[in-house]
Amino acid sequence: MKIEITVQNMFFIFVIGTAGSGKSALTAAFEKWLATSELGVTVVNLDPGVEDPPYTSDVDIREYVDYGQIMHEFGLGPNGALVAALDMAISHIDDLKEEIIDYGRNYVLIDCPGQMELFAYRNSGPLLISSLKGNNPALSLYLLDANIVRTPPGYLSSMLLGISINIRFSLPQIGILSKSDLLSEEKVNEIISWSTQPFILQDALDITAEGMLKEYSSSILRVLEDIGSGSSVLPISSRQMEGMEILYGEIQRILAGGENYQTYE
Ligand SMILES: Nc1nc2c(ncn2[C@@H]2O[C@H](COP(=O)(O)OP(=O)(O)O)[C@@H](O)[C@H]2O)c(=O)[nH]1
Ligand SMILES: [Mg+2]
Repeated sequence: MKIEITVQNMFFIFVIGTAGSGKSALTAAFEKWLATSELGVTVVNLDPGVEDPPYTSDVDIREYVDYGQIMHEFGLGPNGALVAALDMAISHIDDLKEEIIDYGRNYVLIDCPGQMELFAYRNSGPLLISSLKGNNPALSLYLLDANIVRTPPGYLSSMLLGISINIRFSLPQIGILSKSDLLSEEKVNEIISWSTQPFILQDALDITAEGMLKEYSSSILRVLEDIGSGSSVLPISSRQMEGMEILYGEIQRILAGGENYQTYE
């Protein structure tokens, strides 16, 4: 007989973004914020290659797969070893799930692997995400690196990557302007205006873009608008603990739109 574990009010938050975009720092900062607000949170490290994350994980993929050993044993480089480690992690998914369930806390904050593109485009990435969350409500925080999105072409290409990742994971996604402390208030407001009013981005692209991008920018922006990616990015500074409350509010808003009582198999 199949035993069903019922999980009430368990929400999965996947932190995703390109390498160095601030995923681990945000995981640490948001965990701290949730804990001081007396909200229960289980922190999961899903990056086999991380050496010293800035938080203490409750559940850690490194307890199941040894990235260093995989590299050594199979003679692989960093990317090949990550792919192999994630493929191997699939066979431990039930153990990871069980650990998360055992904690029984409301929020499950999951720090995803550094090389986002490998995680998103290989089958193991989406499989890990869908198996971990089961039927529980879930969303992703997609980090846009302040260093990259400060220019219009950088912003546009990061948004396109976010959409492409969204297609792979099909989770509600919150766009986050990560490391906002590196930008002036004026710049932050400009980037927010790009996210909510595409015509402002169009004007900026007309000035800075070159070649193909200049030629196609208006069609690309129209597609972005059509698929409804016009919600505002949230500026967050993990370093200065800024933006956490607004992030929490946005998470609540999205999760309130779905079921908050689910059965987990
Ligand atoms: N100034 C600033 N730097 C940050 C912030 N968040 C992360 N960083 C830095 O960005 C680098 C990459 O951060 P990390 O969290 O490891 O990125 P990950 O690869 O996406 O997990 C590190 O040097 C962090 O100290 C932030 O809010 N402000
Ligand atoms: Mg990291």
